[in-house]
Amino acid sequence: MPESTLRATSKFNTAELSFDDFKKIVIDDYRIGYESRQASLIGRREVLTGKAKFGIFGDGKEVAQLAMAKAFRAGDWRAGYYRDQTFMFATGMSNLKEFFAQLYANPDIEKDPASGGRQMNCHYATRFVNADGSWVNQAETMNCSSDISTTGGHMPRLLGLAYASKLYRQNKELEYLKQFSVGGNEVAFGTIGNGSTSEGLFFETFNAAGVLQVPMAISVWDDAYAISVPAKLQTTKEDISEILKGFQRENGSNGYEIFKVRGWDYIALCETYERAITICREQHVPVLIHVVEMTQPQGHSTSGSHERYKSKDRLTWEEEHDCLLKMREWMISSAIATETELDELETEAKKYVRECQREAAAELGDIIKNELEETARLIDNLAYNVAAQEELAEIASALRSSYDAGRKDTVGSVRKALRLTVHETVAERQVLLNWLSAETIKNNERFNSKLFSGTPQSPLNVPVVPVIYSEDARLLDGREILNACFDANFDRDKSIVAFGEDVGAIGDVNQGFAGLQSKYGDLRITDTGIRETTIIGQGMGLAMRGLRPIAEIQYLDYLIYAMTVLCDDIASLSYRTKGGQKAPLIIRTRGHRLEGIWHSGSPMGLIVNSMRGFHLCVPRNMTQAAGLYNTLLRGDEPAIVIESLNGYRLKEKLPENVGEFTVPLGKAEILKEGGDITVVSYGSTLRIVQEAAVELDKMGIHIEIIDPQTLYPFDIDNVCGTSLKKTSKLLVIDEDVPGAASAYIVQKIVETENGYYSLDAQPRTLTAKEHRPPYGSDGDYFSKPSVDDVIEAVYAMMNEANPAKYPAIF
Ligand SMILES: Cc1ncc(C[n+]2csc(CCOP(=O)(O)OP(=O)(O)O)c2C)c(N)n1
Ligand SMILES: [Mg+2]
Repeated sequence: MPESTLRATSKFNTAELSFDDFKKIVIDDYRIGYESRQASLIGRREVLTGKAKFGIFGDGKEVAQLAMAKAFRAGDWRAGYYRDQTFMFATGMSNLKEFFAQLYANPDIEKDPASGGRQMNCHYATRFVNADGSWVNQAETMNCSSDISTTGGHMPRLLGLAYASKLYRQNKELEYLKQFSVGGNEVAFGTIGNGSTSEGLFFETFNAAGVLQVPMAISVWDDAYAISVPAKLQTTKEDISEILKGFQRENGSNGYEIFKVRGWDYIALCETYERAITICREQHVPVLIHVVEMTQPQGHSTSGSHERYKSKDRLTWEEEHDCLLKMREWMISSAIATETELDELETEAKKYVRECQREAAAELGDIIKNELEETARLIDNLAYNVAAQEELAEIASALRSSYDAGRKDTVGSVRKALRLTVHETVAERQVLLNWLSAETIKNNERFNSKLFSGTPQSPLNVPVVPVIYSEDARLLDGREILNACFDANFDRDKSIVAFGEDVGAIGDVNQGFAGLQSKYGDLRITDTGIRETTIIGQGMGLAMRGLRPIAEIQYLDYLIYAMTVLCDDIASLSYRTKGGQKAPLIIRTRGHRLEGIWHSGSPMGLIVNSMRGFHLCVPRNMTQAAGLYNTLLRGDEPAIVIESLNGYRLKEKLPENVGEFTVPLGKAEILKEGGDITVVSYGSTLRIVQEAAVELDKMGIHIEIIDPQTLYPFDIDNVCGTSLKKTSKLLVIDEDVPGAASAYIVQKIVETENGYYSLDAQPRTLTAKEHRPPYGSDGDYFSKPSVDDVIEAVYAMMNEANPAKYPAIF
């Protein structure tokens, strides 16, 4: 079968479609569905016979996806889950070879463009970022945002993908961004399993899209199960479209159009998708298509068999209602094809899928085989001349005879051979060393690269523009500095938008955006509901579609309500697509000490530990924050900026170039020089440290204060490590719990920056207590590091070093 027949399924929308044309379309569809089914069957067998690690497939969901594909156009988007292979084949966004390449974890993006072998099978993505970091023309391509395995986790992103169309349609200033939209006429298609609609992310997304009225089309693939758990334990009334009926728009209200259709009824499915997507696309009304009576012919995944938990009756029902079987029966009864014709088609399809599978297996297998042989030969060569001859020969022979060897085996064998010959000096050992270092570079690229986009547009490459102050620079509240910075950037770049709770009309709770909605309009500075997860998802989708969103989380403490999207979806996006996708979202929030348990949080360890893939900016004041925003808004990687909650009303000088100067990422700054102890801190705590330093100076103790400014990247010029050469003592101070971000900072300085070699005292941390700070000033004093705490912590280190000069205070 030529590859071209797998491309986008033809539509039924020509008025004068002849019966022959109609037949041809239906038969083509059936072929795609049947091939997809074969891929599922073969894929499962490959896993069960040990040739691939894990398999989850889209069998039983084929026919609905053929119908959905007919409604999908260039410019449209998909955010879906692991059942969608038929849709991907039908639209041409993937094909059988790529399907198998991913099953075999082929790390070559030419073979598995979705993930370069990084994702489990049936995790789809199209590549919309070129190698140089530029965007492809998304208006001309069909677009698939990268899947994640966490069910429901993609829903917030779907909202953003749809919301972008609304902005592109309604904001005429965006017309210049032609490669991202055709006047906002795109639909964002989402798919989700019936069980996963139980997730809060689904409901939050659903409500937000109803409020926003965006072209979002959610299909629920309802097979009545979520692994072993039946619908009655998942969904009220066992019926998601039934319980969502209140969202139906009526009498001019906003809301949804809701459809319910059976997953084996080809004609009804085609009609439903045609109708639903037309409304969605033309009117920007979200739609729900609840596809019921779907099946799982092979059970949930390769992890187990569904005979364990489905009744005999259910299994029989599933067999009888298999969507391809039903489609076949209907095609025969409607004289679209004869039984013999379909038998032939099926035989041909089976052969073709098998060929694709074999080719995909060989493409990786042959390369690995050659690498195994090459490695074994190098080890043989070494064996001739060394004492460990026998062990080396065994390693080489094990390599040659291994059944499912991979690069872990070639590299592992060479590392072992090098250990066994550590005392040898023969030239053949050097050959192995050279091989290993060359392979390490290749394997880093294969398995470890692209946590960030790392392109010329990276914020790390944004030119440094120094801050300029006029002689009569005005002293303003910190919030006004930020306001001026945002104003300048909104004016400069029409693709920047900001949104969040209370961001629009009042310009955020601390007024950083004050007055900007009336100046730039409510499509650019926008209020949202209280829905942190989907605020971030909204930002992610916009960022993937060429806009420059600033998504605001009102307080840092509420970031926890958005962690799923931050950690699972955005942080891993560049990595899991091996640079094929990016979402340069900027998250703005405010935190550290203020008042009460939920308005004083500084959970920096949570962020550092779960959001690698983000830059993490912790400015000590609003001028530094402005410089960081100026950098980030000119770069293409995601970042979070945590402003100091208690800094908005402190006075700062207004820079002349407030919208232009940049604070580079990863550049630590020495705020005060001193020779006794290196004190590293950030954010609000720095002011406490600076105050303590004044008293310490009077006591004859001179600390060096360093502000890393960004925790990720951290101090790329080793400013902290260099300072330790002078002081030999390290104290890290922050407001997080003990062993959290402070432990990360110590690891960076002591290990990465080689600070260990300069230390002559134990590195210390001074942090907040393990509980959250109680309300009130006393609560703060007894929970967060105070000036007294800082002075005493520094003094204690001096006492330890020289008790005669610094006798114990207590
Ligand atoms: C957040 C999350 N929780 C649990 C899982 C484990 N899990 C994977 S698939 C699945 C069942 C999903 O059922 P459903 O949404 O009905 O989709 P189906 O597989 O039936 O198509 C579960 C519980 C997961 N991947 N992610
Ligand atoms: Mg299900």
